[in-house]
Amino acid sequence: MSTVRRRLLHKVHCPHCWHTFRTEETLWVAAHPELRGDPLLSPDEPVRFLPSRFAVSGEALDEHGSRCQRLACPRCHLGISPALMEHAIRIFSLVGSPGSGKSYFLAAAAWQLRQKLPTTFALTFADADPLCNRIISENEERLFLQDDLERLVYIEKTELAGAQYDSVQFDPGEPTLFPHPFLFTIRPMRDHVNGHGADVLSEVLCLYDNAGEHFLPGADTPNAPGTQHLARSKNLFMVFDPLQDVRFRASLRGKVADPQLGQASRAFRQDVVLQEMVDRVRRYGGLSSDAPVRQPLTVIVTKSDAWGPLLMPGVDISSDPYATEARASGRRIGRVDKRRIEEVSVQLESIIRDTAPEFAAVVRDSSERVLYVPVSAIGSAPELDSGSGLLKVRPRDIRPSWVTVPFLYEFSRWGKIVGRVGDRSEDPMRGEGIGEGTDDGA
Ligand SMILES: Nc1nc2c(ncn2[C@@H]2O[C@H](COP(=O)(O)OP(=O)(O)OP(=O)(O)O)[C@@H](O)[C@H]2O)c(=O)[nH]1
Ligand SMILES: [Mg+2]
Ligand SMILES: [Zn+2]
Repeated sequence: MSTVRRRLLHKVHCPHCWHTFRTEETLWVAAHPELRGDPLLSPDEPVRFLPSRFAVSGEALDEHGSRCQRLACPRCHLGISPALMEHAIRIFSLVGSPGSGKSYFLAAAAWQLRQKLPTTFALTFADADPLCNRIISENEERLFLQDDLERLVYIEKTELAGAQYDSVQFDPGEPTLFPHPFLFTIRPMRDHVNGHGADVLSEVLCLYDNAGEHFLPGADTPNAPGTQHLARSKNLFMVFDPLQDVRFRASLRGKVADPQLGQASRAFRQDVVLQEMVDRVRRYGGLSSDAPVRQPLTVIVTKSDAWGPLLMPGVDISSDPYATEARASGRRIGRVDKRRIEEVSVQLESIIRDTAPEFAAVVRDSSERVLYVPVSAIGSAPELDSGSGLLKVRPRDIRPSWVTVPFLYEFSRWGKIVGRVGDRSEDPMRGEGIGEGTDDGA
């Protein structure tokens, strides 16, 4: 068997604390069972160290001579997936008020990207770090891999602390909580039109699922820097939930059978959430208080199963706005129908401008590249489970729509791996400038 030499990046970005470090500064995680008690992490965690001895196979040897496999960040000591040493990371930050549908959206989008990227786009979408992705994988299984399609299931509310956050003690006794990243590798398959350049074109997609409370004013403190990924992100995804807006609620009540319309406590000022997010992006990025942010802003208007038929009758979001293009060579590329998505965006923006003008104004003021996308993670209304008082869904009724569109529209900007209908610039890839793509440098 031949050994494959991997191309390593010079710099690595930690997806936990967002520190950038040189590849040779990467720490290793000790493998010998006696080497426990890392000073920044818990007493059960193996110590992290900068190796001086290596096995011939390239693995570092710890103090007791055991071969190590896991890597860690030199600043926060949390795990670094090997994929991050080889491929650029793209952070997509997801923002929205509590209960707006972020966790359901992420689970549905991840599940559908796993199916649709290989079949339509000749790309693989795989866990870059299965341990990191445990929570999102469990949520996907909860919704999409149930044996009993009639049994009610639900995704728990995202907490402000706990399993979804990692605690690091930079100062003894003072834990700093970092949100758990979800990491996926996107890679052209062999029959992709640029499949021969898979190594250089692969990317790591990084997503966070914060609790909505993290985005309320005052929630970002030095010990809970939960949303500092905002400044590093390539794309800002703002989840807007019409069912939490008093004016949309008034126009839907009595016409739509979704129990969320009956729950009094569910109204939030989503313009305040968005404004707070944009202010943080500016603050962390050193921008002036009225400068547009450099990232594209996608407004993901959730729960379209409830409001879509009433507010956007005739707009079809049951079929996907993309298709495969097969070549005579047997190679494939998926093409996104940018025009169709943008036409829907214009319609949706006008609906939101009429009903929630202050929200639309903050959107317009925030970024020069804005897209509105209607999505439904569930495809039907959840049911109120009288026993627990929780909103639950029946797996049989789950039918997401357009959950992959916010991602694919953005992927199609990068060039080279996802095409756009009518545009041929992205293939075939040539030797020079590989991986530069047509990305706009955001
Ligand atoms: N009708 C409808 N309801 C949805 C949809 N997606 C989520 N919901 C409901 O919205 C509620 C909140 O969804 P979550 O995904 O937990 O919201 P979240 O934004 O993660 O909330 P936090 O974790 O509190 O920040 C749940 O009770 C879901 O049943 C959808 O596509 N359609
Ligand atoms: Mg959540
Ligand atoms: Zn780190």
